[in-house]
Amino acid sequence: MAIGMNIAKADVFVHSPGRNFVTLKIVTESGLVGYGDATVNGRELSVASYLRDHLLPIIIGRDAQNIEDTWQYLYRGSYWRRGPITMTAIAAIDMALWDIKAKAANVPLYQLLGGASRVGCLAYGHASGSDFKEIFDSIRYHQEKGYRAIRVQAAVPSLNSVYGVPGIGKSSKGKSAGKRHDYEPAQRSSKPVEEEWDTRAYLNHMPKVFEAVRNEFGPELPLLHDAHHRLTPIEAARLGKSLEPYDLFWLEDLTPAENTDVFRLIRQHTTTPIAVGEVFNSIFDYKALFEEQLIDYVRSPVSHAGGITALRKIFDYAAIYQIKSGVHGPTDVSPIGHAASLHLGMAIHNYGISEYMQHNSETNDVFEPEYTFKDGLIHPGTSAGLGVSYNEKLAASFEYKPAYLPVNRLKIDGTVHDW
Ligand code: GCO
Ligand code: MG
Repeated sequence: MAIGMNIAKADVFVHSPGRNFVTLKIVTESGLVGYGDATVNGRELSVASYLRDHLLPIIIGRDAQNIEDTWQYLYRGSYWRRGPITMTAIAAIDMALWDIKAKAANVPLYQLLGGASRVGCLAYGHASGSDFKEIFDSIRYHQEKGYRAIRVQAAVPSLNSVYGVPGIGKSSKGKSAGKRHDYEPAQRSSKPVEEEWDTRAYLNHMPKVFEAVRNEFGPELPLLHDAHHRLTPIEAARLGKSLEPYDLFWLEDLTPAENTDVFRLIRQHTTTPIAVGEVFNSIFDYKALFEEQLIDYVRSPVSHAGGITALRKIFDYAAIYQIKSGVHGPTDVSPIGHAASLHLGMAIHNYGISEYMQHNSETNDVFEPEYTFKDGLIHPGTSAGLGVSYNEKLAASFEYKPAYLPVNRLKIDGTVHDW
């Protein structure tokens, strides 16, 4: 036992620099500080309570070096296992303990995970638009920012709002198209906003979008698309097949993935690569998908899958099937969670790509992330630990306000649909 490595103190902060975040700070007896991201978009207070009321009281006094034992103690010790709230709380503690361990060793965290396996982590950005011109401008904007892979989300004619496309309708007309929109899905409101959906209109429109994009940008640019859980298996198979001529890097969240058996049907019909898992929180969620080679990219971020300890195991399991990482990186993964995923991404061999939506200045002023983005690659930085901090005083000036993700309903009859 190294002197002073016991956990002396732990605090949870719920603030809103740029958007709502839940941040964990653990301090050892010797004064080493570790940070963890405990943000679940729209359910922040549940994770904060799970930490404050149940986990933090039982880790005080534990040796901060014993990361695997602490993980097992919190996972198995709770009796009630898995789920986004539980696994995000465990993830935050795990991240903070790895941050402490790397600071104690005075190395950037990836050095403890096997060192650098690449120059930097390939990233993709979020292009979107209400029409082809806006989409093209947004793609060019992201190329000018250095992105070498780009997600494309498009408005759907007849729908007044669609996931991933901010400000559709009258307000977007004439908006300086191509300007990066900070698409923040969680609306600050006392109740979720309701959006409408029409699968047929979407399925008929998306091939036209990617045909236009390929005609404008050529065959090489890696293009990604997020169907955001909205299709049935056969609809997902149809979309994958219809987009094959446009050679996507991946199609994400084609269908709700609680029943992973349905991916067999999708796989029978299309060779378009499939990414899934941003809403998963356990290695068990992936078992059938890996063993039957049903997906190509793992979307779980460190913050929602139980931490670095757990996600490393998922990636190593995936590597047996030549499945790669494709880590979730929207603005509701905080710079701490993002940095943790990047350190793991630097070290693993089966790295694929990272989502990098980019936080705004309010967020970055509070977390002061060290990671850098250049020539399409993100590097986590070389300072000891995760390379992030948390300016508590500045953060406290951004008060938490409840914000909810939208609820989706079918345009045709109002039935609740996956958002
Ligand atoms: C993505 C995700 C996000 C989610 C958001 C929910 O691919 O980045 O689908 O946009 O909707 O993380 O909080
Ligand atoms: Mg997604």
